[in-house]
Amino acid sequence: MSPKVKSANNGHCRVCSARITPFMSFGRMPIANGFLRPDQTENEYFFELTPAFCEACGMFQLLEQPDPQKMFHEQYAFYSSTSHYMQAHFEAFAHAVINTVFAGRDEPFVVELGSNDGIMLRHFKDRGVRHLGVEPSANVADVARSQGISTISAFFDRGLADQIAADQGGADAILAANVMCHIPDLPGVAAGVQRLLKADGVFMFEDPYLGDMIAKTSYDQIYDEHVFIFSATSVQRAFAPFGLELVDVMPQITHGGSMRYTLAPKGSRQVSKKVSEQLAKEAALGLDQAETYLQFRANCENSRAALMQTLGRLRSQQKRVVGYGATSKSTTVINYCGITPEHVEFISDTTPIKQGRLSPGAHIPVKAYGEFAKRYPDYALLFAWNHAAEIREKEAGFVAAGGRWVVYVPEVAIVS
Ligand code: DWN
Ligand code: ZN
Repeated sequence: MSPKVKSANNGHCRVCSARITPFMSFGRMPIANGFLRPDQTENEYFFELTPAFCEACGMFQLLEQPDPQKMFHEQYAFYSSTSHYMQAHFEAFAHAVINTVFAGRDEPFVVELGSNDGIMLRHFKDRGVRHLGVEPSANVADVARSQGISTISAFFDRGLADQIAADQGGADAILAANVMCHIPDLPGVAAGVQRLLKADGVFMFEDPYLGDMIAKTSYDQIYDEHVFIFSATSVQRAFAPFGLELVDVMPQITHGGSMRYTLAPKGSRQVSKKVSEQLAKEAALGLDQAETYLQFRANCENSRAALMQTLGRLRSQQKRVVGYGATSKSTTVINYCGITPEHVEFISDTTPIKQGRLSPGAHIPVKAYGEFAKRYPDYALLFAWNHAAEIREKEAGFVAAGGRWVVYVPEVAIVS
């Protein structure tokens, strides 16, 4: 494999440059987080959402991706800290790094890529750890800065790594959560990590896991921002040309099934036996086989048919259906399945920047949570299914009032 930097793929793998072809199309898609003001519907941007699997290096990726500036900007609609469970998750992640990686180190330095509103770095700051967030979306970076979390608004690459290393020295840990899968120039970031990491440092990142996506048919993980869906196999191969070795893997329940990968300069750390076990599991699951993706495609089509049959039936029974959580993921489901405001009256979301806007593509109104709570619908379509435990716990009143959830992961069902 070549470690050549490649951000525009033109039918080639973004990591190893082998030729790739899409195994399916989700059709014409808008920007997943492109919530529109009612006066913005005229010139909406669309692209074709086509995933591909590289048989040469095992990387699952998008063939076409909109310009980063169209997705990550000063109006970026996702604030990490909206979920209490996620806040607890990142607190635990930070403390695990402080208590293990940083144990016995003098003045460790941690860099987080895509630090969003500071959901994880605040715990390093609170413990007096030298830290730096790198966050290209200015609005969420401002939230972090306003809380005293050191943050620069930039895209991370080899040049920025040089600059950080010159100004602040090498990093003991580089972290990224739900970020690496967003960066098309993975080799460029790997080169930056290689440059910035100390010889005894670690690079830890977590992202939605390919194995979970395939097993649960959670195809909504595929949208413009997620240019890659990683597996241990593809991560190991992608970073090896940069002298970075996969030394540990740790499954996470977050975002519907994620994996935390730990990489370190080759030979600097013992490789956990969990790595070889995970690689073997992935081979058994067929994650390196093209046929697996053809089956996944059939599963997506079946899921779409079942969901539309359910929504069509509820519509003909004149039931009120409201979407719960205007997630990025919902943009794929809504537009791939053909869900319209006739099926879903509005989508309830707690994020102020999304409220009063229209969902990308289908233009379903997004309303404040109060609208959901003040008059419960008959059914709530759970777009934020990855937060199901937290949501179903706090929405016991909705079910007690006779409300039912429509879910579609791992299967389409109506549950209470
Ligand atoms: O990778 C990404 C992940 C980490 O976050 C990004 N590309 C963008 C984003 O994806 P998402 O929008 O699919 O993430 P969530 O966390 O599933 O979004 C949850 C949405 O639901 C937010 O808009 C907040 C909303 N929400 C709500 O209205 N009530 C969430 C909870 C927990 C709630 O109770
Ligand atoms: Zn490849």
